[in-house]
Formats: sequence, C-alpha cells, structure tokens
Amino acid sequence: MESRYNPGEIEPKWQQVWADQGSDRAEENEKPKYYALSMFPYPSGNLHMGHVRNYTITDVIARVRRMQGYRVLHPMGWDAFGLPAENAAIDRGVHPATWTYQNIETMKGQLKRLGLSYDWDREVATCAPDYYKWTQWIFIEYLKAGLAYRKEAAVNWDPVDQTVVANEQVDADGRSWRSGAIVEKRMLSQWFLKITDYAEQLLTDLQTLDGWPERVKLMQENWIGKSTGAEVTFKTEDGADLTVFTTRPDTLWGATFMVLSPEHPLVDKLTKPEQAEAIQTYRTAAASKSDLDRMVEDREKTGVWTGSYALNPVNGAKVPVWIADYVLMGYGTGAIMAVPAHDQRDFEFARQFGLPVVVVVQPEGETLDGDAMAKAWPGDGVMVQSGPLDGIPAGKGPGQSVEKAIAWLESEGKGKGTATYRLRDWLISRQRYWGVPIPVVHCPTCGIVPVPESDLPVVLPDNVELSGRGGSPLAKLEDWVNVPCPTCGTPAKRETDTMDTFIDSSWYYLRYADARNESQVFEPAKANDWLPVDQYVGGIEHAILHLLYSRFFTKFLRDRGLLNFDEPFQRLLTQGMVQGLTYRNPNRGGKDQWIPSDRVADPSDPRDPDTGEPLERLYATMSKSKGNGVAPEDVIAKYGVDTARMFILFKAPPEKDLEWDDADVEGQSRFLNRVWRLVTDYRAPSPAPTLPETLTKAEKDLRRAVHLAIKDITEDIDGDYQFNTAVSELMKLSNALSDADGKTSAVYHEGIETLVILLAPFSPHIAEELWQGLGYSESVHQHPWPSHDPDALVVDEITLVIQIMGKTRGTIQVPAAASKAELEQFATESEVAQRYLEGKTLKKVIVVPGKLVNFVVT
Ligand code: HQ5
Ligand code: ZN
Repeated sequence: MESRYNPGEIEPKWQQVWADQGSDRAEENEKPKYYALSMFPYPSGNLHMGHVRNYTITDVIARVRRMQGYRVLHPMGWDAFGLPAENAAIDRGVHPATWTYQNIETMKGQLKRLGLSYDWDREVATCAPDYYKWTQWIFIEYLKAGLAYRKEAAVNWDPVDQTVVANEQVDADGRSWRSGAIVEKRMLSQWFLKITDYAEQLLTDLQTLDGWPERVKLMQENWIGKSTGAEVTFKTEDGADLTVFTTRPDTLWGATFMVLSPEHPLVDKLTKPEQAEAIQTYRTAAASKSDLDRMVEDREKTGVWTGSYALNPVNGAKVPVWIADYVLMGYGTGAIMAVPAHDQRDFEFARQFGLPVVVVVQPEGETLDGDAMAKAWPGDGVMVQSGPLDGIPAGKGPGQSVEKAIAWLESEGKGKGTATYRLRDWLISRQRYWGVPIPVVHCPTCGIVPVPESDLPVVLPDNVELSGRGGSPLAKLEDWVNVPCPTCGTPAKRETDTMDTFIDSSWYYLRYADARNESQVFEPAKANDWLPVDQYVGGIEHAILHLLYSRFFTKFLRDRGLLNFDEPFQRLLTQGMVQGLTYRNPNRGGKDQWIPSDRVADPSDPRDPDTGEPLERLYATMSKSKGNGVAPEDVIAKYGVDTARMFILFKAPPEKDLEWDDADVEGQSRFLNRVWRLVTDYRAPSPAPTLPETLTKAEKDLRRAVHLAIKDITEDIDGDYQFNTAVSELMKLSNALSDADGKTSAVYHEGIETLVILLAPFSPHIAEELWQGLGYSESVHQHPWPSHDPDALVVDEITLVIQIMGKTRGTIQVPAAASKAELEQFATESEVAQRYLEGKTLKKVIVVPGKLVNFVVT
C-alpha cells in the first residue's frame, strides 16, 4: 500500500473492482429485504451538488443495511421525458432523444464517480420504449377501470410552451412552473385520471405513514382539502337541476341568490335572450383571468344576472341566478347558494347589485338587520327565520345547526350530507412531443379504442419537426396519425397527446423490482417482495404531487390485483437544500442584485465591484443566477469523493439546509488523512491478538471508547439518520486511538479494525483500501456491522467528591460498585478528609452514592 492518501487513485480503482464483482446487485435470497430509494434525476446534463447530497444520504443507508445483514435494493434511473429536452431540441436543433441520451451518459459517468452502491442492472429510463410500453399498459388499465377519461374542460394554457399545464403546475402568481408565463383558460378536450375516486383513501392512509415528516403529511392533507357539508339541489324555473355544495347547509333559509361559475355547463341554458350579450362579454373576460386572480378576496365584485330564477328547496323562495368569476368551476359543483348575511364575499356581491340580505344567525346580545349590516356575520349565534332550525345554536358541533340541517334535509329528501375535496382529477394530456404517446385510437364508428396490448408500445416516431408553436407536433405526422381502427378496421386516427411526465415517475419504483421484464409490467411476486420502499429520500419540492400521484398509482395497481400493499413509501426523508455563499446589493433589483463571491475583492468588507456599495453576505440555494454553485467534479478532483461525502454528512443533519464551506471540506480532508496515517502506521501482529482475561485501566478506557462509538453510531443511523453526530463519533474514536499508549494491544487492534468498519458506509473507498491493508481480502462492505459489547461500556471506577461542611475539598477514584458503607470508608480514609478532619469532632457523614461524601463537623 502507498503511504500517502491518494483518493484520486484508490477511488476509481475500487469503483471498478466493485462493479466487476457486482457487489451492489440486489439479490433475491432468504435474507430480510431492504429497499433504499433516491428520487431519480431529470437528465438535465449536469449533476448538481444537491443531487450529490441526496444520493449520498441514501447510499449510506443502503451500505449500513447491507452490513446489517439485509439484501438491499438500491437502484437508479432517469426521469427522461419532458419539456427541457424538447426545448433544448428547439434551441439547438438536436433531437430530444439525442440530447437526453447524451445527458444520461454524462450524468451516469458523474454518478459512477461518486461510488454510489447502485444495482445498475436495474437502471430504467422512462423515455425508453421498454419502459414506456408499460406506462401505456398502466394507462389502459386505468381506461378499463373507467378511471381514465376525456372531457372538454377549461384548462390552463401556457402560451409560451404552447401546452396545457395541470392546476398544480401553476404557481401562486398564476404562472406556469416551467415557462413562467401567465397561464390562460381555454376550453379543450383533455385526458384525466380520476384520482378523486381515491381522495378519501389518500387522506385517511396518511395516518399510517409514521415514517413521514409531519410537514409533508400536512401538505398532502391540505392539498386533498376535504370539507364536509351537504349537497342541495335547487330547481330552476325551466325545471333544470342546479346542485350546490355548501359547508353551511344550516344557512339555506338565508340564501337569497345563486352564483354560477362563468364556465358552468348550465349557463347557456339559463341565459335569457335579453341577457345573452352581457353574459357572453362577461364570460370572455373571465376566461382570461387566472384562478388566483379570481379568488383574491378584496377586489370589487363583478357578475351578470342570467335572467333566470331558481327555487330555494327549503322555503320555495324565488332566487335569481347570476354568474360571477369568484366562483370557480374547479371547486365544488361550480355553483353556490349565496348567503350574504353570513359570507363576506356574498355580502359584497349583494351590496354591489342590491340583492336582499336575510339574517338567519343572530349573534348573542345583538339584533342584526340585513338592510343595515356593514359586513357579513360569519360567527356563532342562534338560528332565526329558519323554520325547523329556529332556536338551535349555530355551528358545526354535535347537536348544532349544521348537523340538524343535514338530518332535516335528508329526511325531507331535499339534500344529503357529503364531503367535497379540493383535489381535482389529474389532467394528464400534453400537446407536446417528448412524452409517452397516449395509446388510444379515435374511430368514427367505435369511438375511443385502446391500442391492444400486443401492439404496445405505441412508439414515439422520431421524424418529427419541433418548433414549439402551433400545438402538438405529433398531430402533423399524417403517416403516424392515420391507422386502421384496432377493433373494426376502418380508417381511424391516433391520439396525438402525450402524457404528463409525472405519470412516468408515479411507478418507476415498482419497475425497479423487476426492471428487465419483457412480458409484464412487473412480476407481482417481485414487487410484493421488494416493496414497499423502506426508505425514500428526495426533495421537499415533491412533497405534494409526485408523492400523491405515486400513492394513487400504488392503490390503483393494488385494486387491479397486482400489489398487496397500500402505500409505496414506508419512510420518507426530505433532504435540505445545499446552499452556497453569495452577496447581495439591496439597492439593486432582479438578477443584478446577486454578486457572486468571486467578484468580491475583500470578503471582510464586501462591496459592489461596480458601485462600491456595501453588500449583504448570505447563504442561498446554489444556482446559476446567484453564481454561488460548487461543481461536484471540482470538489472531487481536489479532495476525492470520500471527503465530499464526509463533509456533506458532517455539516448538517440530512433534513436541514447545508451551507457549503470550503474550510469544513478541508477539515474533513484532514480527518481522512489522519485516519489514513493512523491505520497505515499500525502493524497488525499475525496471528491477530485475542483479548486477554483482564485489561489494564488504559485498555479498559480505550475499549469503552470503541464500543461507545459502535453503540452511538448505530443509534444515530437507526434512529433518525443523524449522520452529522455519527461522523463526530468517528472523529472521537480516531482521537482516542491516536492518544492510546499501547499501540500493539488486542484492544488497539480491535479499535483500529472497528474504526475502518464503522467508516465504511460513510467513506467507502478509503475504508476498503485500509481494510485490505489490514490484511483482509474480503470487502469491508461485506463485513457484518459490529454490535457493541455492553460489558465494555461498564464504568468500573467513578470520581467521588469529598466535601467538608458542604464545601468541595477534593476528589478520589472509587470502585463504581462500592456500597454506601464502603464509600464512607473510602472517603474517611482519603488524604483530603484526613487533612481537614484533624482536630475536629465529626457530627455526621452524608453519603450520596455515585456522587459525594459530605462530612459535618464541629
Ligand atoms: C437537490 C438540486 C437538484 C436536485 N425527476 C424528479 C427530480 O426532481 C424526481 C421524480 C421522482 C419526480 C434533488 C431533488 C431530488 C433529486 C433529483 N436535488 N438539489 N429530478 N439542486 O434531478 O436536492 O430534490 O431535479 O430529490 O435531487 O432531482 S431532479
Ligand atoms: Zn372502429
């Protein structure tokens, strides 16, 4: 072995050896299984430090579990469809497939250089036909189950990317998550998956996910957004049914008008000729507003009367039917009953248009008057002017008005208690090229016909022209589009929409269980063997959609008889962000406010290089625009990947943000160099020494340090993955070994070997090299994870404090097992006590076992 630590040499060497040996292959044998999964990357072309952190965390877990005797599945793949490839293709004139596969090649090389213990035999790429064949197959399963459907819908149209985006992909400012353009509403025929059928299960099963962060569960709960109330049907004058959902059916007697979303399907039918023009103008204006704009609370209320009336089913009152953009088609039934006395938005609307306000909840000690109120009263009180509910306390509690109202509505056949969810069906169709073709054919006779399984995959044609304009590129490929109907043979047309890429990532973790299967999506026995994922690690940005969609897919495939578990991810760890140092000029705006650190001349007095103004120094998520990124390959070239891993693991607990700090990277490099010297300086006697019957005090102390390290590191990992403290323990152990005198004892031997074994999951390459240097030919990664010897932890001497009249005068070492009487005796005989007690009369001796002996004298 070389005497100098040279990561640049040993790291690639061991990576090659491990690859040749196939040591990270997931085996199907009698050992207990463990499935460690990282969120697979988009092949953007370059590995980010954030990826390195994510994948290192999972790798440590996978390595520890292997050493603990599990057969481990630790796979990797590529989330390879999606707009970036298509946009890159448009910008640079390369085919999306070429761009994508080149990026995969590059990034795979970068990942391999990290020494991550993946089973590359199970690699998947979602853009490969042998993968998307099964994505299409699953889509057809949804279709067969009646859970995939096509309907005309008001959808979010991204005018820059020229595609539809899901509600979830529109941010709080009404902008598309991809292009940043303000989205528009358009009525288009689109494909949906009926995730709402699973809303209740997706909600209640959150309770079973003990291994998930509370924060993520709460985000999912809010996203699903269950509210309970009642559905009530109003009949219009023309006999049409207008069903509304209300969380406050008790206030039905105060409903004085109805409001429909401008997109509501009954608007045309209800619009009287004299109102037609006003209605049409209003609808056009509403279509150009984002949902978010429409929901802003304190803006002037607008709306138009349709000219029609409906009958309030509880009291027969004739109420006018309006349309207004503050009611969204996407929520509830797209129609509301307006109760202006008790809902602020309805109140503002009523005042704006002079509609009646009827009070049905009187607050205690007050008498509200509908004509005089200045704002709505949404609070508690007693029901009034409400027929059967009069006198009942208003509220949602047991015995209160909401419960009574639902019971009354149900007994009268006028409505029923129900729940609605904020969750909408998932809009999955995209009018773009680089995605999975939706495998159906439109036949003029048969309608929508799924492509038969034997004809899958419907291969994405590659002779396509991409401009980013004018809708779906596939629709322009006549040869591809025109096919005979699979059922009746008459000329028909292929569906030209492709699927949202979140479909691809909703089931990839299942495919890993049986990645090379050519005849089935996966063998159920294999999926049921490896799944659920024991530990999933990935970014908080996927807390809602990806995780919800994956849970939905799992439940659906379970219901199709393919899986025998309810939830895909048993434990979830959301790693924090990697942040880099940057500077900000608060007087500048936009991108210009960020001054990369290499433009700052004097870090102790940071100033704007252009203006001389003082700068703020701060850590922010690494990004191009802030110029604060650190390239993984640079760090690896300088220090090696083991140092990079140690730094990442040491600097912060995995779920917390991590501030990149070169000085701390140096620190970890020095630590590994110290370990290197410590272990290579050791000459192991042959044969290996065995522990003697009795140990000296120094040996006992060292052995205690060794076994304490085993215990603490194991607990750090098995508990909450506190790798930062685990690395501290490794440093402590290394120090204890450095400081030890007898560097030839059996205890020292055990200590050195234990250090290398415990280091293995964190810094796999240096550990392997040192292990071989200790004379082993088997990989350290095959070595069983050590367990601590409880006897070694026993402290057999303690320090006893000697006090005279409550004042500490000295200490002595005594056996930990000494009795109270023995402690008193040791203390009395001690030199300190002898000195202070001379010539005094002893009145009392107070013994506090394990701590002190106090002499009271006169
Ligand atoms: C990070 C960064 C970059 C990345 N393909 C999807 C994806 O997010 C995942 C699918 C399961 C939907 C982390 C990120 C994620 C993993 C892959 N990361 N910092 N791909 N700057 O390439 O922490 O949180 O963007 O867990 O790397 O990210 S990805
Ligand atoms: Zn047909």
